[in-house]
Amino acid sequence: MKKAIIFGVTGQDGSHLSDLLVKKNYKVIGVTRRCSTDNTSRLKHLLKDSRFHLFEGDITDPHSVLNVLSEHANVDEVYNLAAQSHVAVSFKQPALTWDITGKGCLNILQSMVDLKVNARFYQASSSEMFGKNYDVDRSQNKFQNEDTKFMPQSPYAIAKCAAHHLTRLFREAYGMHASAGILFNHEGERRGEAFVTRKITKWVGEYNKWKESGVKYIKGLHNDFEGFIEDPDLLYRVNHGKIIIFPKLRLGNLEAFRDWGYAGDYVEAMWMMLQQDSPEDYVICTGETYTIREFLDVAFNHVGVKDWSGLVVQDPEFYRPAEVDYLRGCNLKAKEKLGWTPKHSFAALVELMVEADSK
Ligand code: NAP
Ligand code: G4F
Repeated sequence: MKKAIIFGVTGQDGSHLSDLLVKKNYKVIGVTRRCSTDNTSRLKHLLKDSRFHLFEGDITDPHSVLNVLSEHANVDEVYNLAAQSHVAVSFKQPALTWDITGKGCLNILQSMVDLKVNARFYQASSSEMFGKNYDVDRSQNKFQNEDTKFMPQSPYAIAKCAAHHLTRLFREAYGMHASAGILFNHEGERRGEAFVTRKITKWVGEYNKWKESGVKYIKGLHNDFEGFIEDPDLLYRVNHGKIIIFPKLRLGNLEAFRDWGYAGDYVEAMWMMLQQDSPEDYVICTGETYTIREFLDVAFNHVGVKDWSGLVVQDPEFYRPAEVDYLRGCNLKAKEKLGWTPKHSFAALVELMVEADSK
């Protein structure tokens, strides 16, 4: 039975990766940080599985990293998915982001060397590292691949660049089987609610329930929902004579392009990287790019709303001090060397998320 340690097990990817590894009959040690509330909601279905174990530890604390690695020194694979992973938050909490997302990786790599842990290592690198930069192909398409230079645009991306280079350095300096997956945005029903896709589908799901609750709209106005918007920030309806308000969806920049895939597909690529004879870095993406506006179109269309302009407010609070305007990856290397391809289309991803949030 193979053994894997997952740092960041409670996150979106940590839970999908745990599912995958348990299905492959691994023993999984998931590292969770101490919280005053339960942070295992994405793992509930695994907590009683004898192959799945939790270990309390914090990636910023070298002692707890040493603890888990020395207790499980015979581990086969170590996945570092732990991060302060929200880009906007990284502008407000840059030092904390550095400690977790950058230095945390060093704590793991150095502990593995010090303890002579001979396991394969995966680092969760990010397309955010490309920031402002892209290359242009013969048909004038802009893209990023393994050779595109990094030009990070946030404290988060800079911390990820440091962790990425540490992974390369430890591979070269100590001969470690250490690989970094440069993953483009990946989403799904387990995505954190502060990321734009889930924020949208959660709102659309709630709106859909609200709209379909069979309650009459305000008397005197026609039955078209948009007719009832009287406050620029709120939607209204009447339930047994009581006015019920519903806040509009507040978002920031709708023009940025992202290459969005499904998280369940992407964790397979992480595992595949660690099964290769030699460690390398890989871009993982769909190769397609869409704006947030286009995401909104598909999400609202799925619940029968053709024009969402009256339902969404653009709020300066959600703009960032610096933006990444364009991400579109090229997954040729992953396709050729790993045999990996994404299984979900953009539309299928959005619809899956809206469906999950409408339940
Ligand atoms: P996520 O949902 O935000 O999960 C992050 C995980 O890190 C959580 O388990 C979190 O624990 C844990 N963590 C945070 N601080 C920690 C600390 N000090 N010590 C130990 N654990 C800590 O992120 P995700 O979407 O699953 O992404 C997984 C990794 O891939 C992250 O490194 C992210 O930066 C990177 N990445 C993500 C994407 C994407 O589109 N999803 C793309 C490229 C790269 P709590 O549950 O306690 O908060
Ligand atoms: O969903 P986002 O917050 O994801 P972002 O910034 O692309 O980062 C995610 O993907 C990275 C990979 O490229 C990961 F490394 C990282 O950990 C994270 O998972 O924002 C996407 C876009 C941005 O352009 C943002 O400005 O959506 C725009 N946006 C517009 N309104 C918003 C909002 N983003 C958020 N979070 N909230 C909004 O209200």
